[in-house]
Amino acid sequence: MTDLAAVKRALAAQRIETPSWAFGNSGTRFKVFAQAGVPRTPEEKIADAGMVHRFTGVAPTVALHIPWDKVGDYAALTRYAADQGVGIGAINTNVFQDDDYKLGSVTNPDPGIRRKATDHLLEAIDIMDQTGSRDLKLWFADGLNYPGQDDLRNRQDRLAAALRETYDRLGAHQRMLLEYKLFEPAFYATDVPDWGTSYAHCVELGERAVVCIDTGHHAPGTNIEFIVAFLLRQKKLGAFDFNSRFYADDDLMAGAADPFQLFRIMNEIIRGDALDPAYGINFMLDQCHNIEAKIPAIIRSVMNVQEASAKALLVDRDALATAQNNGDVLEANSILMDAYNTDVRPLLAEVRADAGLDPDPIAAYRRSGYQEKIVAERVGGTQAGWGA
Ligand code: RM4
Ligand code: MN
Repeated sequence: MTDLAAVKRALAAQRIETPSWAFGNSGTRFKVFAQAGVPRTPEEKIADAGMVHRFTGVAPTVALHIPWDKVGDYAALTRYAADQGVGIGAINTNVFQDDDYKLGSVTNPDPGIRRKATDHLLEAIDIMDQTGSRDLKLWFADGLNYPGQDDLRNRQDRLAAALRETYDRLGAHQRMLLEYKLFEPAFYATDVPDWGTSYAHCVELGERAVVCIDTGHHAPGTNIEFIVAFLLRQKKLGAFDFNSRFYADDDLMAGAADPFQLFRIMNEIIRGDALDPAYGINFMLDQCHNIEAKIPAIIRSVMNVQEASAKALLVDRDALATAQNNGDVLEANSILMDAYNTDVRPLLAEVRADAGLDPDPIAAYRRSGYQEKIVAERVGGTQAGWGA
């Protein structure tokens, strides 16, 4: 039997981090459809993140992306965030949008460009010192389009050197999250293509280097929950970038395309006792909202993660272990599916009501008048994002 009170406590304590860039404009390679009311400044993105937290109660931090969120005074930005009811979360680096990085950033054959890229990573740690952030998130677009274009092994050495220098600059309470991605923008070879490569670099670096799993960054059909189980066992799972994909790195709302996969991932998290924020996993969203309203889409994504987590918490672990140990294949599978098929929306409504929140965060957001307010106020200036 599952202890419902414990399930509710775990759900109330759950934390999900929103990405500042999800509040800005985004699009495909073909078109960015600008939306009215979109933030123009880091402050406005943070204000929107504050609304997601206000209505969900479980999204108290917002990740920044540098230089997209570059400001003159990060201590002031952190105070501003606190006024909006949120803290600054992970600092994301950007070594993929400068002309110099055409042939790579930290793996570039040109030592001057490698220096510039590594300096950006170090600058991000300076920012973390001012925002009080724990996590430095690294994602590299580095890779090759053609066989023979550069030396695969040398590039691994260059990557290792940059990571080492960056890791050594981290403060005692700071961590490095190393993300991987199968392909894109490079099509032939990527320098950190998979969890194994990320894991090996993290092991070499030390305890505070951990893997970030972006759910959109695998080959179709990859069993992501296996990666979760493996990395948890090795104490090397540091974070998620949640989003959904149908084909490639679609960056759709978490839990939208395959809620069953999100459940299976959260099931391994619960199995590893790793949902509690004290365990140290940063459950982040990394997604874009190209055609849907952004703030409610982010609220919806947070709710989808909550629903997958609630279902995973409801798995009858004792009964499952007994069925597994008895080799009862059908019973074990049906115990898992019973939890997945439970409608957890009433349970989450109760958790929200207990926390003094509206049981329906999206309806509450719509009633708040915030959307009308930002549409009226955010006139002029340049909207944040991929350009309009
Ligand atoms: C990358 C990767 C990173 C994110 C950027 C915007 O594909 O997922 O996590 O920072 O996109
Ligand atoms: Mn990501």
